[in-house]
Amino acid sequence: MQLHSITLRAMQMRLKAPFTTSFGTEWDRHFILVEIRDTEGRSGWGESVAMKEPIYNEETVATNWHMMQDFLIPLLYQNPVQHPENVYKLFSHIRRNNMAKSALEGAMWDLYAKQQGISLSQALGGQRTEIEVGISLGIQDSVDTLLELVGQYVSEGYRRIKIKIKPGWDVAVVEAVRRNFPDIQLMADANSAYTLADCDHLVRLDQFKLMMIEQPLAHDDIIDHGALQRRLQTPICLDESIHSLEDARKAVELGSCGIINIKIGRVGGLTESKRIQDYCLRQGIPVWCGGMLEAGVGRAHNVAITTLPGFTLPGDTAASSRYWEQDIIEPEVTVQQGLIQVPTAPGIGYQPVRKIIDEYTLHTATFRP
Ligand code: OSB
Ligand code: MG
Repeated sequence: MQLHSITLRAMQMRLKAPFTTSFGTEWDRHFILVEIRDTEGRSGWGESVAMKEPIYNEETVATNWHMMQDFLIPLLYQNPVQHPENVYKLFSHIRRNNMAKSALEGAMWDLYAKQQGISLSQALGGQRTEIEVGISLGIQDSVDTLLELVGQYVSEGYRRIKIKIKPGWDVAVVEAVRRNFPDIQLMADANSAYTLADCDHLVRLDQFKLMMIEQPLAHDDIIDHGALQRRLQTPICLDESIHSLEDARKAVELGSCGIINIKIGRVGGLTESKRIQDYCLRQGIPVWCGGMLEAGVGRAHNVAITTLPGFTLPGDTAASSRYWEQDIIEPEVTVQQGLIQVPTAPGIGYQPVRKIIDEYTLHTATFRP
């Protein structure tokens, strides 16, 4: 693949409503948008899901910028690849920094698919023409507000509801949602807010027929989750703990989870996401695509990866309009009856709109070979 230039844009987009998890509240989404141009004028797009602060994982917008500028972009220029599948290996001697790697790798995948004249889903070997999605609801000011939101999104057709939990906002809240919505597919995400000392408390969640409990224990743990899983009937889903296929294999072999949330950025890109999904399919472990409050480019990548056969559970890829007054792509991602129609146009299949992108751009830099 002949590269002409790589442009990074530091972006800031205001969320329609603040998003609260056990680790904090986001009002504005800060992220890096990547555009890789080839010598024939095509552009591949990627989005880093690292946040402004290192509170979900260790990466930030600033560390990603540094990693891309000083290490990853030079590697791409010095080692031309024939296929985006080779980018993961090219970056592998650089430790972690998976979200930085993934943003560049994703842009290479989009560019490759456009060069081949096929959709990103097709380039990845995806099969589905539509994908089922759910929605993730942050911690609210009151249970009534949460119940109202759940009702709204259930009536819009979302296929499962995820609620965020933390100590003090857990059993009673899940109980209230379940009582009001006895038949919905419901799950809870703790973002590592508990320890094994909370085992007896977490076991109380078993009575609410949750599809899964996501990442109850430490962000870097796969041992204690195994101990908790042996006490819980509800499947544990790992999010923060899984950074690679190797992590997934170890967690599955230890019995630490029954389900895995795949976030493209967290595992270092589409190639590794695809491998984890392959492995989980063989092991009978359902996977779904997690969300990081993405803007349109990242959202489009999530749509594409979800078309692979292992993604058997509805993910967090909600409609653009759930997050943004105006997304950076056209058309925006829309959800009808809990389904997203997978675009068939080349690459990500949604067009990034430069005029809108410019409105949200804080600063930019272009790198040439
Ligand atoms: O744990 O899945 C998570 C958002 C930011 C960081 C971590 C998580 C989330 C979400 C939101 O749950 C998912 C989304 O709607 O994009
Ligand atoms: Mg999560």
